[in-house]
Amino acid sequence: MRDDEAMRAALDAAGRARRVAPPWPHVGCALVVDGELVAVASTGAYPSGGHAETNALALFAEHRVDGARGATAYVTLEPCSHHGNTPPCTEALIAAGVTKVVAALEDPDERVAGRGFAQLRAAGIEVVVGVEADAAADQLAAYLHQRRTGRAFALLKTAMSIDGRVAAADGTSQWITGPFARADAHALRADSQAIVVGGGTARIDQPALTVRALPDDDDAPVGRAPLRVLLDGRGRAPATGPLFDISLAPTLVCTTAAADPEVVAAWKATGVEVVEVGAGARGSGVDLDAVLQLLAARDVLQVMVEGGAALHGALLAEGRAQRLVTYVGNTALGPQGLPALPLDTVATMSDAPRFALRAVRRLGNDVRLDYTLGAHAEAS
Ligand code: AOF
Ligand code: ZN
Repeated sequence: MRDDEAMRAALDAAGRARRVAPPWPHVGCALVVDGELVAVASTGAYPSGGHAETNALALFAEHRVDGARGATAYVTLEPCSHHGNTPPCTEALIAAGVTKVVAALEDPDERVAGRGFAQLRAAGIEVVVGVEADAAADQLAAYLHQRRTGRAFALLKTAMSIDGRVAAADGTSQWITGPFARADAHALRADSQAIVVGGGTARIDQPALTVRALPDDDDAPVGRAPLRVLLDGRGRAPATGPLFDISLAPTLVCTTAAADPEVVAAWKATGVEVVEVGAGARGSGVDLDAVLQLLAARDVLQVMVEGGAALHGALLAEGRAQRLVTYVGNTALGPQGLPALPLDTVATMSDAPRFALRAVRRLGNDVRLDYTLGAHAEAS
């Protein structure tokens, strides 16, 4: 079995753990003995499911009495070297007699950051780093961003018409896209630890922001309900609707000192948590960077931002979003419709951001476009 094949097996296992592992990174580990794949496992469900390496070693130990002596471990992320919720995976690999570790990526977590590799090498284990690094970096993009920047990874989701509108002139917006696109958006919710909306959207749409209708072929296990987050610096959203029903899922409201105290009191009376942050110039009126830091500090790796358009525009204009998934429905809403991405920073073509296209998919009569933001991309 080739290195890249074994690493792909580890990546596949990791992918299935993406909803249950956070705030742990979803990691995969494949054990190979004499060229044969003998065990594959992933990080388990936080906080008791265990790390990928110990899960793979345990799986293997069930079948072999002589331990993993002479095995090569393929891991999608550097094995941890610290005592946290679990003992270090480096110690488990050393104790099991693994002779070689092939890793895709170094772990940016400051408690690890190369120490895992150093401990393995000091124990005489051969260490190779960088196999399938791009695929692993893509799979762990939210985790890597959160650990490197101290901010949650912001995924913007929008559903627009062919002419780039998210609502008709009168504000109506249901339904621009069909059921397949809506189910896909629920899958993105399940992949996120928090879901954000602005005050205008909360008032008009009264969204529930819960994970309900996953696609029929989506069988990846689902974790805890994502935290629902309302960004409303001025107190525009009344304390009504499913967002304020905390029996459905927890809700956090981020507001500012400018919000009407009566509105804030009404929010609090529903049992939701309300925090005050600094004011922001655009969109929802809150300091967006402060919100992304606050969410990262609360163990959110990926936050999905569902709108409205003003909030999306603000995050793009400030360069605070890392990924954009847009569903383009088979309709046109005309020039009076609300623009999907109201950027206020583009006066001329050379100001326009250029996004890197990751994937395109057809969903019934809709098209799903998936972009990486921030990375430099050329027109082509
Ligand atoms: C691994 N294998 O499967 C995972 C790792 O919250 P703690 O104390 O358990 O530590 C979390 C850190 O553990 C996380 O930031 C990352 O460095 C590592 N996650 N490491 O060896 C795994 N999930
Ligand atoms: Zn570990």
